Amino acid sequence: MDNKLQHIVTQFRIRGEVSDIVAFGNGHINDTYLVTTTSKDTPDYVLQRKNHLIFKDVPGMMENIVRVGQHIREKLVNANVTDVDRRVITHIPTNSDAYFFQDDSGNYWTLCLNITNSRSVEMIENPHQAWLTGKAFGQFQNQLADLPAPQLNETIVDFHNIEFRYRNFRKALEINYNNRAALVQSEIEFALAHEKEMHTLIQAQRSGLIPIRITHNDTKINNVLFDENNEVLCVIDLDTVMPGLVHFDFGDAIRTGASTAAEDETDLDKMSIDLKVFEAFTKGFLEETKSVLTSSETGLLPHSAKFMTFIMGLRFLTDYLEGDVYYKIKHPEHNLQRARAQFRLVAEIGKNEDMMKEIVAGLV
Ligand code: GN1
Ligand code: MG
Repeated sequence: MDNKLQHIVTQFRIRGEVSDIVAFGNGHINDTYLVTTTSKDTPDYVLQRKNHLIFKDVPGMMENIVRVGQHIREKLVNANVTDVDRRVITHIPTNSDAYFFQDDSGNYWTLCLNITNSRSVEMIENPHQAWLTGKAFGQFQNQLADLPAPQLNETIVDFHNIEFRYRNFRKALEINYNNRAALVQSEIEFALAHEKEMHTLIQAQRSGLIPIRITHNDTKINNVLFDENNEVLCVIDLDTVMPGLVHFDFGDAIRTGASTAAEDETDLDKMSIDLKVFEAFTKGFLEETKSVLTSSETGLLPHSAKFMTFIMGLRFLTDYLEGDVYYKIKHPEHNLQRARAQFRLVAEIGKNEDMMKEIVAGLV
């Protein structure tokens, strides 16, 4: 076992003796470890090194996460839900009662309870599971609709702001690491051709048509935990919970959940949108959020799937052009592969957009 990691874990108020610490999960940003303890009667934990080059305000981020976690916990307790520790992420304080520990090298570490006998899925397995996932993210939205003031910290400023993403893209075109731009002319053209359309949400927000709410902002479907009976336990990875549009959460869940292939699929012909999954997810999501969302918001849900898929493609392409400075990659072409898969999915969603609009209209 790594001594340094073990030393970090002892900074937190844990129960039991640590028996092992191993790498865990497949996020693109943080380093994650599973910390097991020797006895069955003491919990296991998840240790994370938060990437502070990306999360520039880790204290602000942890403040958001703890506030949101406690708010959800209160609701569960008030509703007499059993097993609360499996239905919301529980962060463990350090010996000096902070929710993060900063080591000598300036790295930020956090610890939370591991939820045992749980699993997440990379691809939706059937429409029933899609419906459950839709309900899970819908419920998350609903649970936070009455979070008391003050507003959450905007922990990554302009995270889903398309103007900011296009500015970065244009800077990346100038950086043009290793002359990569020459290899991706068609992707660059695709990005530029969509510029106007991708401003739909920001314009709707600025004109007051759709409100800022509290959103998760990383609703990949592998951020939902299921139990051994395939029931939903909870939504995880609250790193980016902050003010946002409901479309960010709906759209990202469709991008990852209703897609017929992985985010980095190389065979682009496999990339499409599964309308059965789309319908089932949307049904679950709307069942939980109908009372909260306005008709302007629901009207823009189909567009949000295209938007979130596009913005991820643009970010992957930008990172490729900058020389892979942001996302973890498994090989040099990985970001390009991701960008291509996302842009193909954007085109596929485009072909199905009318049908998606009909589906949403039928469910509202
Ligand atoms: C990153 O690290 P992970 O997998 O939780 C990214 C998301 C992207 C996602 C793409 C802070 O999330 O915005 O959607 O990769 N998180 C950040 O898979 O940039
Ligand atoms: Mg995340």
